[in-house]
Amino acid sequence: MIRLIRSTDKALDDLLQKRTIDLEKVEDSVKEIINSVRSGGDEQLCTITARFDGIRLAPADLPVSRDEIQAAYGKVNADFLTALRTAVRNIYHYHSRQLRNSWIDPQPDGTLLGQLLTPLRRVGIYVPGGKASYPSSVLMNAIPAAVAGVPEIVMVTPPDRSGSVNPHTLVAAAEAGVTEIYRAGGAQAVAALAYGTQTIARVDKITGPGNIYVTAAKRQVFGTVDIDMLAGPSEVLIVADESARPDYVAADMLAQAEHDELASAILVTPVAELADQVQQELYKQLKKLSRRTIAEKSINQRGAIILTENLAQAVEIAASFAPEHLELLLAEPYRWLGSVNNAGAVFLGHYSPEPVGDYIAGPNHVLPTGGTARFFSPLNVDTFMKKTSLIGYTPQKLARFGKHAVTLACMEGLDAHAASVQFRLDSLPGDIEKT
Ligand code: HSO
Ligand code: ZN
Repeated sequence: MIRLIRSTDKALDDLLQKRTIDLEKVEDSVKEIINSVRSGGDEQLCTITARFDGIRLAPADLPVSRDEIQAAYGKVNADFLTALRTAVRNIYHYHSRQLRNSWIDPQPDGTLLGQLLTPLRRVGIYVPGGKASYPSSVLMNAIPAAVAGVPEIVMVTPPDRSGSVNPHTLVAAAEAGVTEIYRAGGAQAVAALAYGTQTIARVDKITGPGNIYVTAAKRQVFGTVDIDMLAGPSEVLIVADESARPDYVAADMLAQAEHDELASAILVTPVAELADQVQQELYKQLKKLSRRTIAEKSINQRGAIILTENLAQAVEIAASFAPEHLELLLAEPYRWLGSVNNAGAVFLGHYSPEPVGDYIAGPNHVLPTGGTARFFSPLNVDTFMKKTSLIGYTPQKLARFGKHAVTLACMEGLDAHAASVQFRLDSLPGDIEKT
């Protein structure tokens, strides 16, 4: 049975606190894998792939060919392609709004300050294999990179036992603008992307969700490359009032629960009757799900219904939980929006269920989990860009501000810094004013 917690119970603190992913237990084995791919290149990558994915590939088999991608189009149905292309359009449109320009601030005195925004040159997108291989996640990673203008978008995904990659994943990659695809998964693929092998050139940044090995590997290669975030199990927190329908609430909780036994679906409400009805609905709807075993474990072990004194308290709990997904199933969702900025994505009202955000609305579904929405943002166009500062001084400007740089350099005991500026100040033509 799902836990029922009152806002005064101590169990509420536990629920809020025990959410970090424990990468410790796999750190050593991940380190070993990374080191062997780093030193052994393709050969080691293929050996490790044989061990974990059960297929012996030669280095020449790692890249997925154009012909294979073409053939994949023949294996997916028309409805899928229409839906996928609609999603591509909406995601592209939303992310285009995020594009920011470089700026240059020329001054009347001839100086120039500014900031260049440039796309990363080469990025790697990790796409999990097996049941968690979602074409929608391919779009969510690749499209912001394409909008940013990244010229080389590399996707890695583990092969199945016959060496193939899911055709839906391949079609999604082609539609989203992925430029290279390799059959490799796990920590070994992350290592190949970070350090490069004979076949796979190293990238500047690695994004995308994966299992605990992939997440630990991303953390270990951070600094050699950039990464997006450390993703944990998916979560939804629903704040609902008397306007909410119990069947909608339960369905949305189960949509989260079916992802993973460790996923968490939490309802926070001041309405006791709704809490009861949702509980019944959950077990009624569970029976019909193909992933019932996973969803049921998630609901029973990670799910919760929290009964609060009033709506304000429910919203407060939501904000301190900082959930990946926050649904406001309220009569007046916009009224409460200002109180809940700690969330990866907020779904407003009864007709914005979380799965529309997963697939079609446009915003990214790669979101911060485990309370990290306090400081991480959804994957976005900036994720794939970097900034460079511009400084263009004139003799007049140096004459005006240089002495302050000299003072600060001397204070820090950095003589050469001071001299670098002072030499110029001393040799400025006499007609330049030193105010
Ligand atoms: N809800 C997941 C993403 C996803 N759902 C992909 C279905 N497919 C994490 O935001
Ligand atoms: Zn989902």
